Amino acid sequence: PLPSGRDTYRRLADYEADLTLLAKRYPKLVKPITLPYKTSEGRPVRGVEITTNPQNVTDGKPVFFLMGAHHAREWPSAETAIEYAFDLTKNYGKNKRITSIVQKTRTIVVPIINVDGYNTSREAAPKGDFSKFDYEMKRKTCEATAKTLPEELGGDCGNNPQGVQRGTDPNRNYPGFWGGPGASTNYRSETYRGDQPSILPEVQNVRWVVSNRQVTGLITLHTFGNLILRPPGVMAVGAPPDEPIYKALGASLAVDNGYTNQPSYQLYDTTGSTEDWSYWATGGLGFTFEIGSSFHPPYADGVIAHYLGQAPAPGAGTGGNREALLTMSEATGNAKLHSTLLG
Ligand code: 0X9
Ligand code: ZN
Repeated sequence: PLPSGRDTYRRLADYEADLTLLAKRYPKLVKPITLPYKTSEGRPVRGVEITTNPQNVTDGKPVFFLMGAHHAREWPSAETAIEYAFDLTKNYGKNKRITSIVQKTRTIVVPIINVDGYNTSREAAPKGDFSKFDYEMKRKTCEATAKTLPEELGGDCGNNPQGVQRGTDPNRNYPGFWGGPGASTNYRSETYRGDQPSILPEVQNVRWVVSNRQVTGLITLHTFGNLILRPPGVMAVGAPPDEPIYKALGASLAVDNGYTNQPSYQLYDTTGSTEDWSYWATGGLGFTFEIGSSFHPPYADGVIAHYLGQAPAPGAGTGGNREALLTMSEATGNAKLHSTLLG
């Protein structure tokens, strides 16, 4: 079973309850965190910081930042993130590897970056209104962007009266290479880049964490494709200076989860994505994991099998995302890696 014992997709209220529970159950290991920017629908974006003595945010420990659900319909990404928080807290003092990780590094878990979109998608199931836009398959955020026509302002996050999905693609709105290939200028598009770089509260929240903590490694979880993606997101940028070490770290993660390790532009060009921004802004290594084979398959397949390492993918690793995340945590805390990278 998963660390929490969960066997169905959480609703937004279940995430709230579980984050609260973790902080209550493990006060010596968990600091709850509410990110500073509320979403367009007025929701807070919440997470947990996990380490020994968690209140001391200037302890100098390296930080691993794990995020899920930039994209609303990608439910396993949020489940995987919160399960890792359960895993670290529950197994501290029991599992040697986890105990060492929790002592040496700070892990910040924000299971749902795009909470408005997630809530719309999750609450649509199973009663989705498929007459216009399929709410359950919502991807973007929920705000009306600047170009939205007056007659399109009604409706809700799922669709406006014309049946067009509202919002911006949060994985096209980061300032790294914003506005280049693989991001749309059309506000109706699934990959709309946003009216301006970094205009989304969801993106500002991630930037806040990266600049207010010592984030030296991050993973942004998505579905789907069984891929480990690293910068650059756009071919024209060329290989980053740390390509050899980046590729090698990706390869060691791939041993654990069995995914394919590749530069993200090989999937397709994107600009304005999370780790393209963070890598060029900070030098910290970030990856996108694309979990599984569809956006939100049955829980046992999309979440449990991939977390615990029973995925049926050809050549699948044996450790699953659990082991891959532990490996990334250790790399994040590896002083030698960081002196190589950051000088
Ligand atoms: O298109 C995306 O944002 C990601 N795929 S998804 O199906 N989850 O939407 C891929 C992002 C790849 N990352 C970079 N190209 N940097
Ligand atoms: Zn995605």
